[in-house]
Amino acid sequence: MDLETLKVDRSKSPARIEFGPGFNAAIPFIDRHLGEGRGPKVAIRSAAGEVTYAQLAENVNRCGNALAGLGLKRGDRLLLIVKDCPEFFYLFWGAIKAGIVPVPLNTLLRADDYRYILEDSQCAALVWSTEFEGEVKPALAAARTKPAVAQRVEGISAEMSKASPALLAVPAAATAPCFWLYSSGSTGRPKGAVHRQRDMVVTSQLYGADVLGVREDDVCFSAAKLFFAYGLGNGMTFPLWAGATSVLLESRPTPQSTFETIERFKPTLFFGVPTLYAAQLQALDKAPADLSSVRACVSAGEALPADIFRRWKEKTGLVILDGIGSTEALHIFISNRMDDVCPGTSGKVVPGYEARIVTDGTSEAPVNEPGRLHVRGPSTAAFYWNNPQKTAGTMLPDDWLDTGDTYVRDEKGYYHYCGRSDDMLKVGGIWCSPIEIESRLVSHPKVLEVAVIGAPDTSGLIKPEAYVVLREGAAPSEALAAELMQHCKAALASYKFPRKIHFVTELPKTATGKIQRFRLRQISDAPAEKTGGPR
Ligand code: 3UK
Repeated sequence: MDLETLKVDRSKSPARIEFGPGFNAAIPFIDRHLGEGRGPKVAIRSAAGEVTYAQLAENVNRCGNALAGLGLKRGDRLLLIVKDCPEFFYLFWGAIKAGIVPVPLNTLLRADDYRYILEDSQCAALVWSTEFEGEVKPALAAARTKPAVAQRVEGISAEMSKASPALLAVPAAATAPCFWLYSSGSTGRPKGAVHRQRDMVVTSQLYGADVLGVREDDVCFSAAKLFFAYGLGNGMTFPLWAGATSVLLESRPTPQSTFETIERFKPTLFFGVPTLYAAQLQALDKAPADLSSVRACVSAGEALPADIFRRWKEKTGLVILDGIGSTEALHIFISNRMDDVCPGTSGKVVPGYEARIVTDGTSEAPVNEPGRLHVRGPSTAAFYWNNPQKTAGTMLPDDWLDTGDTYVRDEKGYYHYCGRSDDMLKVGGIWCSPIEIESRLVSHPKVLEVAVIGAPDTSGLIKPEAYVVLREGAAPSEALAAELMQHCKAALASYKFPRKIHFVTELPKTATGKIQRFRLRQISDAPAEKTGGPR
């Protein structure tokens, strides 16, 4: 297979991309650079050292061969619970080149989430970074179906050193399955969105190259991790598409660790989520940071409040481009641009995608009227694995994707986020189901009933709060509130705990007994003295 399987005409807007038969995504992202003389150029830079494009291509081959040597076959799933490190690249691309389907997972999940995904994906292999072993081991022990291969990253590295450095890409097709990403739902468990070979090419060109203008001399640093579709694009596919350099931070992104990384590796593009920008702004009040290498910042995952945009611009001189993307669309499809920013909005449709705001079914809402946002474009996932019902609810006829978001489009074409159509929350840019937190809280012996909603913090960012009815004999106290938060932290991903506990005597319910979270949201929005508020 050769490069003739892909043609990109950049003179058109949107760029015209043509895929030939046999297309395998590893060719343009990895192998192409050798033919273009980029072998000695640094592809990945991190505290652990540098990886050139030539080393990257060789390690991808070794890894693909090592995985095949362990018995993985075409179409087999390889689950990755791997931190942001060069091995993530080797595993992800080595799998794709060998026809194996990589499935990067959120590394913040807990054992029971992993157990579920092990069973749901029917994966043949699981590879993890040692840091996450505390959750991985119990998940493997509890899973009813176990992968044939379960190894630490170090185990695969050992296999790689014995494997051949040459590998021919397995012929695939533009629309053949390539990788999966799991996304959470409000009810029920995470669903695996099946992405095709062409999808990363599409996002890298339509958004990465054409909207952000990622060029060969750029250095991309994504505080959002590679397991997140947002980070996968920012920190891996966009720089690889442009022949640029990616900067990786292994550890948790904090204001301190991200500023240190920026000062040391001098990225030109920085990708964060609103919660991080808010925390960085606070840190900048105490100590300055040198961000002079950065030409643009990007935000996604949840809406960026206009106030954070304004304060960041004031403090750093830099514009933050907010854009909305999703796991199912793979990356950003409505965005602000350097020459066209409207703070407090998600911007305009990215050329190559179409958006519509519908009221009932498919009738389009008039300008300035809210409706449900649908998106259509060549990077949307084919379906959810093993879940025809959820697929039918989200992947609509004629290739439209229902985002589940309520949006308004104004007369100038800017899209304004108005909230979710379900009860799901975005906390630090990551999905958080109120129902999951509620189920955990009611498992506490002193809790009778509970409802969790999202409420804005002082930066205007949404955080979960719980309204709790206690069992008879239990009394509200600050100590009990702290105990309930701890109860959540003990079993749920670290960001899924209520930041406030409101003890109440009853919850608002419908005649049929369904908890009305929207009424709690109204109470929480209103000034306390007006409503008297729940106790
Ligand atoms: C919400 C936003 C307002 C919105 C993502 C960029 O977030 C990503 O993917 P997820 O599947 O969540 C998708 C949902 O998150 N959202 C995301 N960005 C914004 N809401 N303003 C925004 N700028 O509810 C959307 O439906 O976790 C973001 C790139 C790739 C991604 N996967």
